Amino acid sequence: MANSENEKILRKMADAFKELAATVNSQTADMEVAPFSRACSLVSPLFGCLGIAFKFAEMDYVAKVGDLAEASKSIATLKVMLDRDIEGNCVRKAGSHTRNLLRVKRGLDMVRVLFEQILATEGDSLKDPASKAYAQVFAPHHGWAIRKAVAAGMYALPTKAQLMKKLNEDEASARIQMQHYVAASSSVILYIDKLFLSRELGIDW
Ligand code: 1PW
Repeated sequence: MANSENEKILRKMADAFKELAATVNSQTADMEVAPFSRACSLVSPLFGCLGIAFKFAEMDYVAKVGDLAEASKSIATLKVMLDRDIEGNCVRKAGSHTRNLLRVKRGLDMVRVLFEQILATEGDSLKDPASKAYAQVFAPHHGWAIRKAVAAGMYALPTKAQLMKKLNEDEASARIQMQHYVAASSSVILYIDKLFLSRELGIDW
């Protein structure tokens, strides 16, 4: 259903990630937790537009972004956030900020691949784009039960036309915003990967 709440979701996402990417590309300042978590929260409504089957993905993502927003009240930058968890020996502990950041980063990456696939795919079905995005980003980290549930959810996705309607976009305007998000989120995702790898935390867990 199209409503004002969904107005310009794509534009808001794209603009927020363009700003984050500008910070990354300037290489003058470390990424701050507050603007990062705000930008991530703008992606949540998109999950809600992908149908009831992705309600669990949305809830998990929203909770983890909420944890990062809470962290931003006392921790300035993503670097400091990771370093504190390293000092506290709780990097991989369930619910740690660092672990939640890795999960949220995967959510951003899945949306990036989803958009890339939508941009490259003819036709009205989102099943192939969404399946490819999931297979590339999340499936390697999920057990059998979650993979099966997600595969079932792929049949309950809206069509591309239905998604456009929910997002209040026509196809041409949506393509432009998707392209902006793909480019900008790539820089942000690379930055986060580098944060993890430079501290030898790994990104495959
Ligand atoms: C946008 C295209 C549609 C595909 C959406 C697929 C999303 C799949 C995510 C489903 C995750 C919901 C179940 C929660 C899994 C958690 O166990 C897991 N979280 C994630 C994001 O992988 C690990 O969370 P944890 O243990 O660190 O709290």
